[in-house]
Amino acid sequence: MKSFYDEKEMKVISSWLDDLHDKIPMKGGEAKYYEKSALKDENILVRVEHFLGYHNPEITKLILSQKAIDCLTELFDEPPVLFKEKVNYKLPGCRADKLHQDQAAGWNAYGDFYISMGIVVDENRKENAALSFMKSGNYKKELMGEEWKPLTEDDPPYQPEDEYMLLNANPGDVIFFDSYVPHGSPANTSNRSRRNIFLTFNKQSDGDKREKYYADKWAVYPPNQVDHARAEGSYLV
Ligand SMILES: O=C(O)CCC(=O)C(=O)O
Repeated sequence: MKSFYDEKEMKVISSWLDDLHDKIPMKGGEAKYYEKSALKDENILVRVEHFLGYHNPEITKLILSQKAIDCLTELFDEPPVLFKEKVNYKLPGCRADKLHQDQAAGWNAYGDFYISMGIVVDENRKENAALSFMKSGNYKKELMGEEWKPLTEDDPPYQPEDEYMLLNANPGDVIFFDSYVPHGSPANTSNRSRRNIFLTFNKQSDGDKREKYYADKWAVYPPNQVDHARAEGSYLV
């Protein structure tokens, strides 16, 4: 959906993400993940999770707008509940996100269907890691491969080529997609950042799994600091 958030709203979100990039996380709040760059000799922030709620009330109100809730309610045919949220900071030098279904990231343990809302913060183009999605609808609502493994090691264009589309998108655009749609993005080989926010929801009738999900995740994949950046290939979505 084009221009879901307006220019003024995107300015607020973008500058909040700039602050978040440099901020020391609050206890029990934001979870920051750093990795070694795939292309340069440096450690970079790749992801921040668990940032909505009482420690960021203004931004929560702005992002989780009534309009967003209404769209999700229509898609689920019942109200949504937030399952998890992340900002992917695909900064220059960030590695690829290989073709995958989100559901393969251990989400089966908490439910069997989710819808994510991707909010485009920076212009998304191929050179700065625009996402590629299966557009044909030619997927089943089940895992197409093993959990935790990408569907292919290839960068876009994925095969069969006519079933995928590269999603060029602009700040304020929003992408709704379910947890089985194959998608991925190449490394960011440009000098422009590509920050997108992804909010993932389940149906209200499936309950509130967010804190359990994060407690489990942090036990095996804790947030880290810039000096302890992980190697490429260690990430979990
Ligand atoms: O930010 C990206 O390019 C990839 C996002 C994604 O597919 C994920 O985090 O699961």
